[in-house]
Amino acid sequence: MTDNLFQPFALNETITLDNRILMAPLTRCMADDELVPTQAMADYYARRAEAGLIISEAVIIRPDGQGYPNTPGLFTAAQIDGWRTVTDAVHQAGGKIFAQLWHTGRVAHPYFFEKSGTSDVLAPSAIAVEGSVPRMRELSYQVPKAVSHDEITQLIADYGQAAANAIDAGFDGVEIHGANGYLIDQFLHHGSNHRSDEYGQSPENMARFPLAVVDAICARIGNDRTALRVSPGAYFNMASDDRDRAVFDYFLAELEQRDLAFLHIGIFDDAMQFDYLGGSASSYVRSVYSKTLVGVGSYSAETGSAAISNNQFDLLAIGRPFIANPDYVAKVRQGNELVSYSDEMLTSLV
Ligand code: FNR
Ligand code: 8K6
Repeated sequence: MTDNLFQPFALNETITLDNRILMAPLTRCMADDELVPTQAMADYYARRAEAGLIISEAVIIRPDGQGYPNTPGLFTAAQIDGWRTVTDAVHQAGGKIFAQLWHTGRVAHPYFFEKSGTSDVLAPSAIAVEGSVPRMRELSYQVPKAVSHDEITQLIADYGQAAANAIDAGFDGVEIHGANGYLIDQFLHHGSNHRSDEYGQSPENMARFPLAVVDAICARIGNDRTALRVSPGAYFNMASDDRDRAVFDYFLAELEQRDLAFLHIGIFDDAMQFDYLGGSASSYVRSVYSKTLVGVGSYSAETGSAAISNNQFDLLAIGRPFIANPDYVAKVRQGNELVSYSDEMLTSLV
């Protein structure tokens, strides 16, 4: 019934996955206070190495990208060394792992990074995201500073450096976090991008920074090791705007030409319908983008397998069930019952 999940899948000539189940990126806030991955994290990922590919929790590319406590980084030697322990453990267990590269943009909070010497929250435009840092409700989000051209140039360089650091740390590749209302996604939606220069207003302009990041990373580590996560439907940290459709039509057409390892939808429930996309996030992307697509969002192995059979996407990412079941892949393969996920499980790294 879920047999197709256990077929190998070649992303390209460089990387072939043993099966079609990916572990979705899952922020766990368990790095040490220098944002270095711990041995407990290495053990956690190694236990899940039977996934065809693990996407790491989001990893910040530099201090001002941080919006949550104890999220790991990939910009100091100690962080690179810590990740090498993780990637070694996963490889020894027979798995593969990509790093998810993250800058939270206006969802960052200086509480986490002001000791690095800046308290500027950077975003395309000076439009604050509503609300406050989860579980740290006293930290309200700030009105960000609209990034200057020099700051954009530096951000692109820092994404490239973080990708090179990921390869140095032993990752098999990177997934650029372009989803869920964080920095890259903030350029792609009218709700957060009101710029009047060459990074705003038109689809070509709004896609300029995201494409520059993709191109910089491909130039550093190769397009065969570069993937991207996108949220064409606004649902998290983002207001909806019908004009976003044209931005994503253009952006996805440009990505089509770049031969990335895969494109991954960023969504919590792929049953959500978006009027301006004419359906779900995955059905929209599938209709305008023909290359390898990873679906995600409240799927079970059974519903995900059926979606692959129906050609809705090629690979299935599993998030919360993988928190509840380190041996998720083995359980599905053997037809064993799964433990249900609950939010209390987030407090420990099992
Ligand atoms: C997430 N998700 C997420 N997404 C992402 O791109 N980077 C991340 O670091 C995180 N972190 C994260 C933490 C936690 C606790 C949850 C529950 C989710 C979203 C995740 O990758 C996935 O898209 C959703 O969880 C939907 O898939 P499932 O859980 O329904 O299989
Ligand atoms: C990416 C880092 C965030 C870490 C915490 C994530 C916690 C998950 C909480 C779920 C929030 C879901 C928002 C989705 C809205 C769905 C709209 C119906």
